[in-house]
Amino acid sequence: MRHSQTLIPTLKEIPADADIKSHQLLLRAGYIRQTASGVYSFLPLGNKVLQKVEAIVREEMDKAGVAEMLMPALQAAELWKKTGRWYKMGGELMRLHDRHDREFALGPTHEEVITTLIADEVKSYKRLPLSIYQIQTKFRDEQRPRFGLLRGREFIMKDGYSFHATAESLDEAYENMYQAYTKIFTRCNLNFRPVIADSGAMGGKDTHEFMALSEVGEDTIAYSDQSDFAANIEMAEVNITYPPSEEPLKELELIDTPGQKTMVEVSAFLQLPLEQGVKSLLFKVDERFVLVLARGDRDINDIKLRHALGAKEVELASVEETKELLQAEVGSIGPVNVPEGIEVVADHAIAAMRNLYCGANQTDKHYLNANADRDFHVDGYYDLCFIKEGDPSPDGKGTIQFAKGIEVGQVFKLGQFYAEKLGAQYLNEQGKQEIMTMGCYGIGISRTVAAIVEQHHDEDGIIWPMEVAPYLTHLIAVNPKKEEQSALAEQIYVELQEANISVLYDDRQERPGLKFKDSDLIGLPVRITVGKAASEGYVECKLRESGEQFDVHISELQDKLKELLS
Ligand code: 9G3
Repeated sequence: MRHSQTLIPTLKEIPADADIKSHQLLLRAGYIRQTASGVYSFLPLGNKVLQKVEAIVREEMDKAGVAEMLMPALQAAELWKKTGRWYKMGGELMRLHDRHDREFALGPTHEEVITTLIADEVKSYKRLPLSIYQIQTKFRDEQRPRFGLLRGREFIMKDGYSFHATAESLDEAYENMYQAYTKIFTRCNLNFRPVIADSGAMGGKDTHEFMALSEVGEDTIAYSDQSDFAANIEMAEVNITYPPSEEPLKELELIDTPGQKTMVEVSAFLQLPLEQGVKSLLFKVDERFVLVLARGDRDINDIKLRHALGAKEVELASVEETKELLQAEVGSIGPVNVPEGIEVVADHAIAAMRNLYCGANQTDKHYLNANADRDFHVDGYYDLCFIKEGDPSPDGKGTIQFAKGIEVGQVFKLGQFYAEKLGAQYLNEQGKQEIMTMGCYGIGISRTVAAIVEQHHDEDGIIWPMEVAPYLTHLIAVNPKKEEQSALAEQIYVELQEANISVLYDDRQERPGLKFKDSDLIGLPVRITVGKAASEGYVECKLRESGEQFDVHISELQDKLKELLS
């Protein structure tokens, strides 16, 4: 492609509203433009990269035996009412009306559509299992669109769905897809980790998220420094055996702690270690109230609490609710003298503690030397706290470290929620009606492009890995006014095209400095410069990633490029 015939509007300045590298560089290098908040055009180079990533996805899906189809983005409200998500999804679901005032949504995902289709078309166990995917534009009215392609309101997603007669069959498809995703992100040259994730409140079971490691990621990953254990911080199990305290029990003592609210304040006021105190928080768990206890140095994790209690929803009780139920301000509540009807659960660490201090359920008072069973009752001990850096890895190998990640993919065992609501049933071998079991699998295609740029750039611009580069070579004539340079550049351009080596040819009448700057910004793997040595038949090759450069005679150029690009 000739630069003069395409659209690559590079920018000298960093756009003011772009606060992460991928957003800045994709704008500056002329790959994307914003048309509305969280809505982007992919210009010719951006579109090429999308196509490269999509091609990798299609190849790997093909190998994994998953068929591609295409569903409508426009979805009738009726489908969403059947699963209840029309009411549940709130403002994030993009809603609209047709001219007859019928309600629609612009699809944020396609569980409703695919499950309805399969319910109509698949009736027998003989057609199961079945896996389908599509690559399509999705719509989500994000509260705060930001970070360019990382959190848009319109984005490109690969979404796949599988249908099964048995849980074992779903396990197989899940594993197959997990392996395919690992290949896809490896081919995209991403430094990533598949992590154990939370399946949310909607009936799902196992789920892994594929996280591209990056400082700008919104999720925190806890991983082992000595094994492949990795989990979202909310999910990582704390696997510590706390040796029981041998201290003799001391007498319970009520003391004044005026104005001391947080654990850190109370600990400093009492001159006792944080680890000897109890953090008490009142939660609303579905329709009941539960007092949750953790050691003073740990944070309570509401997702673990939801899992431990088998609840649908968990939220912190309000300040007013806490005050009304426990007769004290939030900073002074505790497990001693908890009114009838409030369940008390505790993190495992509490079971090993003796003579601990805690809120007294009287404002500005705490107890010293409280002991479980003697002074307060605990209904159950669970793993309820966030893991910390330096904790042992739950698999027993190594120590936990934290990293930030961008979620680029997810595999999910959905179970039967959608199949049941939408009537996806089949006749089993005995002729009996059964509900199908489902999995779903997503890759954020446009987000993956941004994640690649986050991991592959330097001060001067993007550094595309071969597999996803919009073109493999960037051909530049230093001074095209010189006849021998422009003639040689034209000749190389034609020959590379004939040899199927993709090339972007900067044929502009511009200063060499500007062309080199643009070339670094655009980030193609190999630059071919036609300059003074053109008259002797030599050009210069420069590798974008290593900065390595060398002269090549044109008679050897194609062989050299094939070697570099293989
Ligand atoms: C909605 C809206 C936003 C949403 C969803 C529904 C996220 C929603 C989760 C998924 C699950 C899987 C198929 C590919 C793999 C992931 N945000 N999710 O369901 F209505 Cl507004 O999309 N879907």
